[in-house]
Amino acid sequence: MFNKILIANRGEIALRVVRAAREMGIASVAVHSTADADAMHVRMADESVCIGPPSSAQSYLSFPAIISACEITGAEAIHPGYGFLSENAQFVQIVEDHGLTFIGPTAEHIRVMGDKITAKDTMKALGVPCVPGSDGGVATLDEAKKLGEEMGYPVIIKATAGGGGRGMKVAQNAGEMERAFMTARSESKAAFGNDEVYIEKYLTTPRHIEVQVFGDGKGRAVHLGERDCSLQRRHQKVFEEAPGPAISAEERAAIGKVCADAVAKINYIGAGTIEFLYEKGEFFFIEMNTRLQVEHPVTEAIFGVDLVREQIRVASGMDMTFQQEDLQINGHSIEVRLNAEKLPNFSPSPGRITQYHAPGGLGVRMDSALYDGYAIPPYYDSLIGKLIVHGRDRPEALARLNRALGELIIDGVDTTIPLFHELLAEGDIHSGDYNIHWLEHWLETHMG
Ligand code: MV4
Repeated sequence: MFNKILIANRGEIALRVVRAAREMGIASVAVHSTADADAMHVRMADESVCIGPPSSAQSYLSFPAIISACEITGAEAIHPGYGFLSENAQFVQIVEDHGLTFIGPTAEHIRVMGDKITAKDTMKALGVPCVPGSDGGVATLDEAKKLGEEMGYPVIIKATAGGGGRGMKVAQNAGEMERAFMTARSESKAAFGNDEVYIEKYLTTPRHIEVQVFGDGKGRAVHLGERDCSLQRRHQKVFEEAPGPAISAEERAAIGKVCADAVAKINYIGAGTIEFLYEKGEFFFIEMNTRLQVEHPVTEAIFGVDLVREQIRVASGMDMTFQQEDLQINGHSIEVRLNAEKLPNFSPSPGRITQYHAPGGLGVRMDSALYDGYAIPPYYDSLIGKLIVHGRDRPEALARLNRALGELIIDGVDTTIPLFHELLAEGDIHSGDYNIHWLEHWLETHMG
């Protein structure tokens, strides 16, 4: 096991990793930009190193700054958190070239899943059900039109180098194909420097269901059920829950086994998420994320496991602490993302926190790096915390969320808290009757 690890991240996730390390008796090193000198992750870690100016490119994304911080402090491994360098294959390669360990998957697995066509081909070959569509890239408009006729409209054109919704265009009919195809290509080129696109049948009202997998890198892997993350705005998740309210135990076991077997076969190491669209009782693979996700705590809550601890264990060559048969779901968990944003436009709202009170009590977890008097810097993501609740069943979790939101005080900046009070008044939220379009539609009708 490692003696000391470095956390190449900031905010609540850096603190999350410090906590796991401390419980394991592992010393932690925080890195920070000059804008984050007073951040909680820096205060809570055993040591800290300033790695550059506020701009992420010169601090949290700087390979030489982070590798140097490891050398200075004697950290043996790097936990990337989510975002920043967590899915950067080149960084993983450089970490390994310096004799350090990346706490996450191999550079090769990151590369394969980062290219969305290769990811889909790989998953298809491993028996994972995929959205019907083109076999690989579509290079010409003629080819795209031919596919549209064969498959039937609507279709969606996606960037091979994309993910998370960037470079995506829907064509409702043949007449819309030219514009959609050309726009998808030029946006992909502009965003990723690569204009390759592929085409899929467009699913009109699916849910976003993602399966949590975990591998030991030696051919063993498990699944930890699914999360329903359909409540999104502009491809940003807002509210996540586990288990998915629309997924039966039989469906969970079946898709979970397919996913666990797939990642076992490729010797996947650590935490991963296999994303599906779920419509009319069918799962369709769209992407795999090769990182720990923001919403991992809802899975931790219902399975009673510490996913960061397991990540650190397998990275050091140890086994996971569980096998599939040990993993049983207990109750229901919901997470809401607390962003420093002003409604109704979700515009960033950085500034000083004048009063902070975290909720508590049975089944309440607050993952946040906030404190009284903290100044949220304007340079980074607007996520300032996650409120996660756990109950014996979904109604209990919803009631607990309502109660915990009532206790939460964050003054001095605007936050997304009022949105959750309003969502909890919605029948569809209580019945679990929502899909990927529900929130955008609700925002249009409730916030103009
Ligand atoms: C789709 C789709 C419908 N049909 N693919 C958006 C982000 C990226 N991860 C995949 N996305 C979608 N792919 C097919 N074939 C609809 C979406 C989509 C979406 C997916 C999940 C959550 C929210 C979404 C919002 C709009 C579109």
